Amino acid sequence: MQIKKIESIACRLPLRQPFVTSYGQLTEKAFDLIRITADDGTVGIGELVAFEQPDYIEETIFSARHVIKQQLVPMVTGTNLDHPNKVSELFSSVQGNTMAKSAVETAMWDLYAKQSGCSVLDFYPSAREQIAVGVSVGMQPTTDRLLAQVGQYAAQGYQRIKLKIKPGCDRVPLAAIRENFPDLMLMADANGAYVGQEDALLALDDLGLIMIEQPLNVRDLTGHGALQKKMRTPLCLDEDIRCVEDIATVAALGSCQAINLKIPRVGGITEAQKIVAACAKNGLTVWLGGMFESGVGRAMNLQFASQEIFQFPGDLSAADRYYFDDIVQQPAVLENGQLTVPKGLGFGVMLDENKLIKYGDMPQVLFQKK
Ligand code: OSB
Ligand code: MG
Repeated sequence: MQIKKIESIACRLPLRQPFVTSYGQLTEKAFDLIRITADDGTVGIGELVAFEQPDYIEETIFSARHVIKQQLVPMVTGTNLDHPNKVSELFSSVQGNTMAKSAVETAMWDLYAKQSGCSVLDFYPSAREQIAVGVSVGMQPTTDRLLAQVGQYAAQGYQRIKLKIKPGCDRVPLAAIRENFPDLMLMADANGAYVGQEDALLALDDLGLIMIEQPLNVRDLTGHGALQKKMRTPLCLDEDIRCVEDIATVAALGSCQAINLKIPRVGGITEAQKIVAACAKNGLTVWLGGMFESGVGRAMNLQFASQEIFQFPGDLSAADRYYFDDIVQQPAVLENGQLTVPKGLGFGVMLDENKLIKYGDMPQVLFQKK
């Protein structure tokens, strides 16, 4: 893959409604598109999903831009790789910065598939055409508002609800959903909010939740292990899982029974596939999470989650659940509670140039062959 040009396009999409979590509120999603053009004119696109604040994990869109420009672009343009599965090894001398790495690595997958005249799906061992999906619901100001919101999603056909919780804002809203929508799969995500408040978690154990995601602090793997021994409700880790080695660690410590896998949080598709295999080997459930992706990252996620191993509906909702508008020509649409997996070339979506002008800045050139 001979690279001619690499550009970054900073975009912002306004959210339909603010997304409130245990750590903050999001009203608009900033993201960058990394556009890689090969010598033959083929274009691959990856999405940088990191947030502006270091509150979900430590990486931010600003730190990632720096690492992409200063470290990753020189690496990927300084070698002529024959396959995108070699990008993660090429980046291995850069510690962490998984979202930066993923933005470039996934663009290389899109590029390679397009050059090969196929879909990225063709590199996965299995693929389904449609997949059942869920919604991650932020904290709502009142229980009535929450129930109205969940009712809408249930009516649209979403099969699973994940509610953001924190101490003092957990049992009442969860019990209300459980009671009003007994058929919905229900789980909760604490984003680490229960440090030193295990009793509040134990009080949720009788709600029959499918799982509770990241209840304790990032890196508290023994704490999660001790907690899991006291709870019937399966624990799921999100923020804590950054690389394949983490799977053996959490399995050995009994820290959780499920993994919320996000391709960008682990540095890209190659590492994500290793994690899928490690989860299977260690008997952990694996499902696909989200980062409020635009149509580019969403298409990539849909393709990845179409693999047979992903049986649990992911945080993969239709574009209109997040945004008024999207930057691709084929935004994800919900039909009968399912999303259709894009199967065109690469990630199977095309940028809408007019939307890019509306929601994006001028492309910034990070590399150009002389
Ligand atoms: O903790 O899973 C999370 C969104 C942004 C950052 C972290 C998380 C989330 C979500 C929503 O829960 C996922 C989505 O629907 O894209
Ligand atoms: Mg989470």
